[in-house]
Amino acid sequence: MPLVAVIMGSKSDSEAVKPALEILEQYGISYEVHVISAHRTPEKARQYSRSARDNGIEVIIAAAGGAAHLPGVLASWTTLPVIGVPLAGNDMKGIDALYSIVQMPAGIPVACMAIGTAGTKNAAHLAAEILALKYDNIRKACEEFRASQGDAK
Ligand code: RP5
Repeated sequence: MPLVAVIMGSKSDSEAVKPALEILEQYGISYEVHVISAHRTPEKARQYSRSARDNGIEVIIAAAGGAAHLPGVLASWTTLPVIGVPLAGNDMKGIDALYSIVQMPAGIPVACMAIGTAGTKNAAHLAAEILALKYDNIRKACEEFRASQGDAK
């Protein structure tokens, strides 16, 4: 059963989220991927987020560009941890998405990653570290990854 949900706001975000999927695979973490838009398919966003925990999901990664309300909207319907990734898809180069994701009102937290590939990759690393609180095999994989960077523990 997938532990991580990787949600993107549009099919056009597919290339941008690939690095996160590759890292989840390197950790051996099962995931599912969906295209859900906070604006174009709001009812789907609500239904998905409300049922995610019952479906076995433990962490949600939500990537979107522009007026990137997707992570916040998903977070509003669940107490699962939501990691937001601002994507750079237009003339504002992701600054718009960053501001949309990072300025959440108190009580509805979203972890906001950096714009660009570092942010996309760190979303997967952070998801792994959250899961590592519970799963020893994932903790081991996280520690091995850090050691491989020459920055163990
Ligand atoms: C956001 O708007 C999506 O996450 C995407 O980054 C951006 C543009 O979407 P499309 O118009 O390409 O579908 O909702």
